[in-house]
Amino acid sequence: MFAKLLVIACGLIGACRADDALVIRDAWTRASPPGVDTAAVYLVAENSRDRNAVIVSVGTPRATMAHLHEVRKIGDRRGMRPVHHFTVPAGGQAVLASGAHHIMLKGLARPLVQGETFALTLRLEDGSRAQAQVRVGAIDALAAPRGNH
Ligand SMILES: [Cu+2]
Repeated sequence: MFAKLLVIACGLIGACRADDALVIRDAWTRASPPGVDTAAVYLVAENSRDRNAVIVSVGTPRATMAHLHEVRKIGDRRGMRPVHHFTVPAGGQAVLASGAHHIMLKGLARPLVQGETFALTLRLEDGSRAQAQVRVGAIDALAAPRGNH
């Protein structure tokens, strides 16, 4: 209901930008263990539009590669593999979390250090983008680090 009202309001004032359609919150990852140049990023993506938002790629200056990954059962064990897109349902959200969908960074220029933040850009099927600031938590963190400012 709220999403529908928002869409109507946007049409009336003509001021809503496509970039605002997807809001990213609680983006986080873990500090790098020694010698590891990969990391999994988790976040919540909220879609205020009345149609699905499809994330087709991601990028960050902090790593040479960033891929969309899912975790699924492969044979009798769980493994991760790349997927082509993540869909954020109309008026809903997609939760990327440890043990489930995530963004995989490969080729980190330098180790991730607890307390730092870095920029992540998500590109949507319709050509729009969403920006996130990823917080780096403890090496063994299980959830997004709490803000300290
Ligand atoms: Cu992965």
